[in-house]
Amino acid sequence: MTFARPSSRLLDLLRGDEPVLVLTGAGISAESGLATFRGPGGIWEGHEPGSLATPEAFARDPLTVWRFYAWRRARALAARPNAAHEAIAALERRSGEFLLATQNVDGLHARAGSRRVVELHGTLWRLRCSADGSEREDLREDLGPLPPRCACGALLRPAVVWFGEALPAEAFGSAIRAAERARLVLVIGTSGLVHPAASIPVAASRSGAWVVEINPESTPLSEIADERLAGPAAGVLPAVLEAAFGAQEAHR
Ligand code: BJW
Repeated sequence: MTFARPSSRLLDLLRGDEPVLVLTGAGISAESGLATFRGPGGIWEGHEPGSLATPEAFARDPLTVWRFYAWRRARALAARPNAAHEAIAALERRSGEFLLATQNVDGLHARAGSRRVVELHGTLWRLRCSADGSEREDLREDLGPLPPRCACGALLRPAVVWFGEALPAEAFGSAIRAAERARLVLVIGTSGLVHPAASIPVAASRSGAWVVEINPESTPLSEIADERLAGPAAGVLPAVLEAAFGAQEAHR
């Protein structure tokens, strides 16, 4: 399959040593078999976000919310990073100043080898005590009887960011600082509808970064993008890196 050709500006920025920021959303994991949220076949097509991804829903019906997240954990565990996750990890290895800000909670970027990552919407792989807020890593395939409980007896919740909750201040602050310094921003697989994450490329654009959107569909962020590469990330991203560095070198 052939995709739109990357501009010479993009290729020069990739080959150079300027700060790079990558923002990803659910679309990057679509080719790993994980559903996106919006659009046909999306998670929110069959599920009402207000009854699954809000603190109020958890307070009202923790079992239903936990069944949803136990299913998401099982799907994520069975999934593998795809060529787009791997291309971002390869780009990080080539880059000096680099940050990956992901809205995804599936952990696939880390499994692909990305290291400089901030998780804007938290992660499926940490649990938080609803009484004292303490967190612990939990990678188990089977959480046992749902909803899981803390040793103190209180309910545990997934350490993800639900609607109406603040993003982790450190992660969001790092992403905004990186946006203000970046010369190149890749916006991959996000509908750009959820704030404040969607404001990150806008901040970068205002600071003069070259913003490239990789997505088969246009989004509200297409308006501020300097370049759009329309297509699935697992096809487009490796092709862009190969155009910049050659087929042999691109994946090192
Ligand atoms: C491909 C592809 C392929 C397909 N390759 N691409 C300003 C305006 C309006 C509203 C607000 C605002 N500011 C805040 C709000 C409210 C709200 C919000 O944004 N609402 C809008 C939806 C209307 N935001 C919040 O509530 C946030 N918190 C907040 O603002 O707090 C304020 C506060 C401050 C201080 C104290 C207290 C409060 C929190 C937002 C949390 C979002 N949480 C979720 C769930 C996380 C846990 C979980 O995973 O279950 O995060 S919702 C869901 O949407 C998830 C995602 O991370 C997020 C973004 O979705 P994403 O990744 O963009 O996916 P999709 O499905 O939307 O798009 C996929 C894209 O991929 C599409 O474009 C496809 O075309 C593309 N694609 N295949 C490349 N192969």
